[in-house]
Amino acid sequence: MSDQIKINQKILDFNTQLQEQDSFFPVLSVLDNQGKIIDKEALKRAELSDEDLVNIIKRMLLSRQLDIRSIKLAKQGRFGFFAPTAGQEASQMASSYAFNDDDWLMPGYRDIPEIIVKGWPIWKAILWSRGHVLGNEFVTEDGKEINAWMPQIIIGAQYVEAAGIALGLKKRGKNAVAYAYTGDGGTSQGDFYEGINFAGAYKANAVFFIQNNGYAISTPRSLQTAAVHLAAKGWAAGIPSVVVDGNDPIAMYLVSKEARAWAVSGNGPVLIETLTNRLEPHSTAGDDPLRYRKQDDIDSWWQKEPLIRMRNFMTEKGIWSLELENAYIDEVNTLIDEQIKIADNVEKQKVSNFIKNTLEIPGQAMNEQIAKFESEGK
Ligand SMILES: Cc1ncc(C[n+]2csc(CCOP(=O)(O)OP(=O)(O)O)c2C)c(N)n1
Ligand SMILES: [Mg+2]
Repeated sequence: MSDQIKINQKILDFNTQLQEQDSFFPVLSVLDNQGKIIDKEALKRAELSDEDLVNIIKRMLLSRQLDIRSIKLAKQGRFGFFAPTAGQEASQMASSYAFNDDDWLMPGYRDIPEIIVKGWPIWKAILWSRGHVLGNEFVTEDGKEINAWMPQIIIGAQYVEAAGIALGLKKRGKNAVAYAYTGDGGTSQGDFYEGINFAGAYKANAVFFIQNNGYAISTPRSLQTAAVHLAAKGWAAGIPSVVVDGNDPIAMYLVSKEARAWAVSGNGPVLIETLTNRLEPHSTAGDDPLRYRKQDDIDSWWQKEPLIRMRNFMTEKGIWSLELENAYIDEVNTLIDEQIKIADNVEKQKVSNFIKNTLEIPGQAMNEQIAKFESEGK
């Protein structure tokens, strides 16, 4: 009897199992912290023209300026909610460059720049931050619908919606995908698992991003989960899962392009964990990062931020300079000034309008509230 039973000792060696989990996920990177090429083959595979590179750095700079100006406006009480993006420009702007207008963007609250580069006017984003109903219209300046949903505040909820849209795109034979962003904290939500699991089972056209920026408000990545890599969660859903240097714009673009090509061909979703860092407070609502992390740590991540790499890489290549960068920054700031004026001139939202816009058919209590506020001219 005992001769017939063979136990693979490794199965019961839990220590080895834990040690091996780490080695399954090599990190994709193309540029080092200073922008030097460390993987020529990968760079070639990205097939980025000089024009593409200029477009990507411009999108990253647009995002950085929006971040700087939004924080200033918030301090002046002229902005609503804002979740800073500095440090995540490669993770957000180089990744989204791999998608096109037909693809559906499913953003979280920190993903405002990805919607803007899809054509959402900045003044609408400002109104969204202020809770104004017109900020929930996802249309271009000339009224064209944008394939993006509202930035999701409920952590991870956009993953479920993305799975549904991705399956719809597949069933209709569309040459498009749904691409969704959440954070490291988002991967602990049920919605995250439900979304990737469903999309995996139905081989839906989805690309899922986890922006691992080190923190979920004050909860460090180390306390979020014991999983060594967040990408490992994709294995439970049976989908290809990768880890990428999220501060490397070329690696971010390459992995996103390949993931999109895979998903749009009917193979099912891909999960991408981007290793990045949030360089600023969680939001403009009063978070103080120094209560849960050290200044040294923040400073060290500023040395690794994505704009340094992209600027150095492109300057070395002879297609970028500080003069070009400063001229573009001026252009962006003029645009932002104009957009702030437009947002400020939009008629203020009345409380009664706010309630009217909440549900298509207001309930009895809401109707009473609407009547009360209207009678007070509010
Ligand atoms: C379902 C849900 N639970 C809790 C919150 C409160 N909350 C807002 S942001 C946040 C942290 C999210 O962290 P992460 O997913 O890492 O995204 P990041 O803010 O770092 O981009 C939490 C817990 C929420 N908005 N929704
Ligand atoms: Mg986070």
